[in-house]
Amino acid sequence: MEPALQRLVVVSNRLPVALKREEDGWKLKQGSGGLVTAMAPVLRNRGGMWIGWSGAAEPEEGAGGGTVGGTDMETLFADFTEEAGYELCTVPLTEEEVDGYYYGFSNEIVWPLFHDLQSRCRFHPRYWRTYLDVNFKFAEVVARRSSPEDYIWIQDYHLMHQAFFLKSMGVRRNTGFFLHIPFPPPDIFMKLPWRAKLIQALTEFDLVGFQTVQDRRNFVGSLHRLMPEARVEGRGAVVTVHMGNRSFRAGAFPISIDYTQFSEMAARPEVVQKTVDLKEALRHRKIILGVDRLDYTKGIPERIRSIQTLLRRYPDLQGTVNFIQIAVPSREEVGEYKELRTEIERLVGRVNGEFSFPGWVPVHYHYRSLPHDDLVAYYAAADVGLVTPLRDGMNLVAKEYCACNNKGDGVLVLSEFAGAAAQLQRHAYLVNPYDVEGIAKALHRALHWPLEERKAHMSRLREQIRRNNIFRWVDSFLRAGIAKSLEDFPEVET
Ligand code: ADQ
Repeated sequence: MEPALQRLVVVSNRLPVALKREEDGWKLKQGSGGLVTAMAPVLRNRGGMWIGWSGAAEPEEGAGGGTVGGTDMETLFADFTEEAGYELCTVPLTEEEVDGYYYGFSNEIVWPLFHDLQSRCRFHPRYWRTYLDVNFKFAEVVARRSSPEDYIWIQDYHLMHQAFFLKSMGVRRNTGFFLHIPFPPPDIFMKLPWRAKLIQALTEFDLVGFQTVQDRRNFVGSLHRLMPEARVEGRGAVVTVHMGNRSFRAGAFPISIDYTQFSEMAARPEVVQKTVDLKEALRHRKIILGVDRLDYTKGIPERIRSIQTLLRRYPDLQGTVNFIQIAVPSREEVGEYKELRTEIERLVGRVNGEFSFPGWVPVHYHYRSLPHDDLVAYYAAADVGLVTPLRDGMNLVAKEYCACNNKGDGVLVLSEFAGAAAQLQRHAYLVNPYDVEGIAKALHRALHWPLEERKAHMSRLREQIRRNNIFRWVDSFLRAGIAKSLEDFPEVET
């Protein structure tokens, strides 16, 4: 069946909306984060179903079932489907399951390990067992709510055992898996106590997708060490891996954004007005912008230190530039994230204490989720997009910043350890996120770059992102997942 005709069933840890209890009953709230930003337009565009955890504590029945807090979930979900054009289906999880599978295995093991931050890992065996139990529970829902004609697209590291459990139940489905975070080099992956079982589970998918060619190489490297019978055929973005009498595909599919939506939103009169207001409020000083989920992989403290270094090294910039850091609250219940928040607030206070004078405060820090049009106005107002994760699967903020820069005169300063660097390196200013002095130097140059050069580089960046947009990403993934032969498969720009 053509990829465009097959019903798409997306499965992820969280649904694109969260169930929140309010005084007058349960409400659906828009979720945040890169996965939702990337996948929501896809399902809106082609319809289908999204299966995931609602984020609420155990409503025992799934979608189409129970009554939560006096409000019928079925009505909430039906309204959503009517508006969004695709169905939602929840996987109910108990508090204990959320604790072991989500906070434990996913966030305290896979997240730090795959971002090369092994010292933050807590390898509790209980986490692993709960991870398997919850993956089994998800697989049961997928088996029940899908049909053999559907394409099952599993998202991210929380659900790496889906194909394994579907097969063990005797359920035949065409399955694809996409890893949104990096896949670590073999020496790091080998630290995982359950490495052999995990990699074997990944080989059960029909297609395993990564953000970059390097991630795919890392995966194949670990596969060779743990399953020596694996034989790789092909050299392009997508390769075939033969494992005895069966085979699967592995490929690089750099995720992207709905470029047109961002660019058009930045051009809307009310957003243009917001952009102008913002610049006026800051008295037309240069704006350096950071936007992230508040996460220790994003390099926010290092970034603030680089602003401090910038202002110390180049005192002429004092009073002429503002750094705005927007941080969306994330995993707030987790101790490490609370500590990070405190550290960032302390650093912001320190830099502002050192440099502020009447009429100028160098660092503006917003700790909240912003409405989409406000975020776009910030992007459009910024002279420099400062994106310096210590490690990142892709980083959509880098792409969103460029898409909103309709004037084409901005500069993207980008971490060399973001997946986005593989695609954007020729026209972004690449920095080492640990090198505070190097970032300060790059910022100084970026702020003094001649207009012509800025425009030349930004137009190339925008063109690259416009061409390789989210719809092309979906199309290339589904083609690789469904095509019988890779011979006609168009090469993906990685
Ligand atoms: P994330 O780690 O969440 O995603 P990223 O790709 O930067 O990281 O996406 C963050 C998203 O949140 C962006 O779309 C941004 O617009 C939005 N956002 C950030 N701050 C916000 C705010 N204050 N208000 C509203 N929205 C805000 C994971 C991986 C990434 C990968 C994506 C997609 O870690 O590497 O790029 O998935 O695959």
